[in-house]
Amino acid sequence: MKTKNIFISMFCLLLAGQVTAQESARIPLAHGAHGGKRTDAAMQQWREYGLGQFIHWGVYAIPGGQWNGKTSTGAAEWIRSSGVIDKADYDNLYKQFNPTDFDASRWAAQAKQMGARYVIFTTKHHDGFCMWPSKYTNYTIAHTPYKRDIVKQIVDAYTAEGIDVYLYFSIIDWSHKGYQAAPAANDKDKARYETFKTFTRNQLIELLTNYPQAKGLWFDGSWDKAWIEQAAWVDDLGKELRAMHPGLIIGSRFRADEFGKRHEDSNGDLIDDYDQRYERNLPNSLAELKGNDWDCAMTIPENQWGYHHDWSLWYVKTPYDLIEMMVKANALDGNFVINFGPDGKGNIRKEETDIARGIGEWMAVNGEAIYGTHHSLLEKQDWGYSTQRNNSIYLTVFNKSMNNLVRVKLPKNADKALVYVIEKAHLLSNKAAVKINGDGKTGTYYRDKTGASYYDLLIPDSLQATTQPFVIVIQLKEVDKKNQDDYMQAII
Ligand code: FHN
Repeated sequence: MKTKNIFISMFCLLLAGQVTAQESARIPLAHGAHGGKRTDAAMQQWREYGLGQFIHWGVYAIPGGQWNGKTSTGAAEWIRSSGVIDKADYDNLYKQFNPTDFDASRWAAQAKQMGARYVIFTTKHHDGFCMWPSKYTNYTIAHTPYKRDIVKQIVDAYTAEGIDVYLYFSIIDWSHKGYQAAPAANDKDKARYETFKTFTRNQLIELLTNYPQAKGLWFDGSWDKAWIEQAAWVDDLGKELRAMHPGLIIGSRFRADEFGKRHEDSNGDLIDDYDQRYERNLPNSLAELKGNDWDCAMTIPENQWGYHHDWSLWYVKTPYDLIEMMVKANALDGNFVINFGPDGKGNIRKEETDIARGIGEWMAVNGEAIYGTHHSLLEKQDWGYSTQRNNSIYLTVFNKSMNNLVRVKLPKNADKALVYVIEKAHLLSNKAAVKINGDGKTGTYYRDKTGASYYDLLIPDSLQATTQPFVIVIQLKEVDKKNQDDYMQAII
């Protein structure tokens, strides 16, 4: 007994030593992550969006990736840097920006039909052109033939549709004389960069003042060394913006910590409210996400955000592709945001309209599997992805097996005396019951060595030939292990 106690004391000391070592391994940071995961209502609402729309729109929509017979195969919104157009020509394009076809309420209605719960709109991309009449520069919509405030129209129309608005803002600004990518090499550069910092701060305050309905700021182009070096100032600016706009949501692309670490600070903690690293890519597991909130911004053709005339150059994702990505994102606790690049006249191209309609039709039937759900207690399985709300687990089936059975693996119950069973199953589309096969005739169920159990759900006749993903909702029940067989007899 005595020896046992000595061992226990030694173990506790060792453990305490380890904890202290781990704690002391953390670097004290003044400008790292502040606080843990947000639990307020605004952030909870953000978590529940599931699907969003991104809009990249600016003067780059006029050339649309082509100029004087030459085509840029790079991102259309980067055409100014492509060599296809002279920079001076590009910088004068705003004088012809006159999107007379623009109708914000039409865009918002389309986004609503697609099922988007939030929109991220480019108020200013890297070229520095402002889609609102900023009083801090002349390079704005007010100085185009169009004149009218586009950001305001977007904010009003989307808000009226019940779609939350987030303002995209590029830190890179090629139009500002004080902007520089590299850290200032001398006092003159330093002074110039100070003017850029003031300008940036003014514009951000202006945006939040003009558009108080905005729920957040979506930053981009914050990878410049010059900006990273300003960690303390940027952190203070973030605090100032949050103070003036309670609930404001900002992702991990705004600022670095004082050691230049972006997204995650030097202790590995997420900077700001959600992880913005998933651009045109998706995580593969919950483990990789470390419990952080995140969004994925996805283009329809590879790497085209702004309008490009010629989509024949790239593979264009289908509604099926995008729905699969969206379901996967939600099954991993993320939001999925699909980008649209309207043309220079203010029209959303037909391909995007068709895609939005296709996704919207699917969402109208199956949106319950997306909105307000989170990852389920099931592990990833070959038939597709699962999400969960309370006791309902939504199985979105993308891969049907040849025997029309969806084999569902239920995890081992933490309580050894209990097992999970599928109590009920139905199709989300029409609420029709789905047969749970436990009778050994049309399917099988069994328990493996790990204690996991497997159930086969019979895909209803009406869906056996479908080429579209569909959702089966299951309700689980925990039953006494020794009664599991009886339970199965009762439900078959
Ligand atoms: O350079 C931009 C690009 O044009 C586009 O705006 C995307 C959207 O997330 N962000 C930058 C690349 O990461």
